[in-house]
Amino acid sequence: MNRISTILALLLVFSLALAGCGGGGASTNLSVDMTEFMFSPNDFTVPADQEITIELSNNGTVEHDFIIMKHGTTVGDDFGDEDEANIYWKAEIEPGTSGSYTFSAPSEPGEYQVVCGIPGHYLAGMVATLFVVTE
Ligand SMILES: [Cu+2]
Repeated sequence: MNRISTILALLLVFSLALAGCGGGGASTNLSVDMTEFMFSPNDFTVPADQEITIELSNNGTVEHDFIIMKHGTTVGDDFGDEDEANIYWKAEIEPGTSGSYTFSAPSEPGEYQVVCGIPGHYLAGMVATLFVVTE
């Protein structure tokens, strides 16, 4: 290989690597920041039936939850007792802390609502979407 084709090959590898992380692709590694009152990013895509590692950082000043609702269920007016039975997975993060968590992605592909369960936070905008896809 001459020098130009070596550079082109490296560029190709680099762009493929970039395409592999983000840009809407499914990933088993997620990282989400939580503040008042939002998730950032607020949509994520994971492969069905896989073990997912999620880094949750609460950069806010109050506690926040990361709650995945069961398939086909969404929170009503605000998160309340009636929604507890519809929780698929939940993590609670103290303000100013972060942690790495794992959960098993649902086997059923589709759209799952993600919310914060602290009273008022869902209404204030702490809602996101988890997309589960088959590969
Ligand atoms: Cu919250």
